[in-house]
Amino acid sequence: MPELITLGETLILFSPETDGPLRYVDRFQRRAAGAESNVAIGVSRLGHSAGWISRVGDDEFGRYLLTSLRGEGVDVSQVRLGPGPTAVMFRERGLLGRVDVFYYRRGSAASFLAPDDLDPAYWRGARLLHLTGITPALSASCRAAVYRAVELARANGLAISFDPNLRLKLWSLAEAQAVLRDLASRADWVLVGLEEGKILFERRNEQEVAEAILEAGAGAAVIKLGTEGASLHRRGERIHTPAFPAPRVVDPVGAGDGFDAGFLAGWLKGWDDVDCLRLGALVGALAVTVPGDVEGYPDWQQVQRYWQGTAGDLVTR
Ligand code: KDG
Repeated sequence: MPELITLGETLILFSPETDGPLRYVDRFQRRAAGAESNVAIGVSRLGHSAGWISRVGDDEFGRYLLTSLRGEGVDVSQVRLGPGPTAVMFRERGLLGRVDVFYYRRGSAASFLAPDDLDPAYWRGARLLHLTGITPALSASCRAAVYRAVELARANGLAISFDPNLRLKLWSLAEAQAVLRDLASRADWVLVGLEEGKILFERRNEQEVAEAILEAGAGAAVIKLGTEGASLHRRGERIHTPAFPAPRVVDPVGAGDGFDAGFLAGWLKGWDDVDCLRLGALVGALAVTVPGDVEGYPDWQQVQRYWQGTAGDLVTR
């Protein structure tokens, strides 16, 4: 029985070896990418059990995803096969570090995820459900599965965290707003990047975004502020933590999921809000230091070395 349960689509990511328009790129590295499985991997590295519910194609890419998630210690016992193929995405790195994505995911196996894929027995004893706003954008059955997950979480006493992960290539802003604001209202924590929060809630700044989230009914709003750190808002209260200085920035994608993983792992450890924010900031900062979404996420020993200030030592103590 995992402590954290999440559900969503993981894709095969083809990451370009060179920058510029994809028509000129002829070498790619194959990786796994998915906001929810990224969080599951991050939490698992930090010493907590995580289960990922999904569907993958009954194909070589699906087998690769299962092997790689299993290798990261994530429970994949609730992943089913087919009926469509494993989804694929390409990233493009343009000028000034701008990253664009191209999805080939319509009709994918994960888009067939449905409420019946959620086994109620799996939820007994779990502590936390992590959702993103990507899953409900994939299909009507995925959206129904997300709402079933909320029901199962509530029935079994799990806390719920929600990262809207606004993806306007998957649906219109109006559709996203209707569903994601509703999901936000059901969450104990809404973890959101400031820029997407402004778009989603049509507010102008951090304070207003946090107020909109709390007014919707969420327990707390955690606003990710990039190089400015992160803040946690409850009614009448704001806690802020500065960003952990990234040793170097190689690939910014995956930092938000890394932050979520650190924050949620802190909660699983029973930590207070400040320490949860600090662990989130550390994982988010380390995520950007190497290529790939999750490759930079630290394990628990690395976290301790950073806390003790010995991570830069050449000889590991
Ligand atoms: O958060 C990083 C994700 O955007 C990425 O890994 C892919 O889940 C993904 C998506 O649907 O865009």
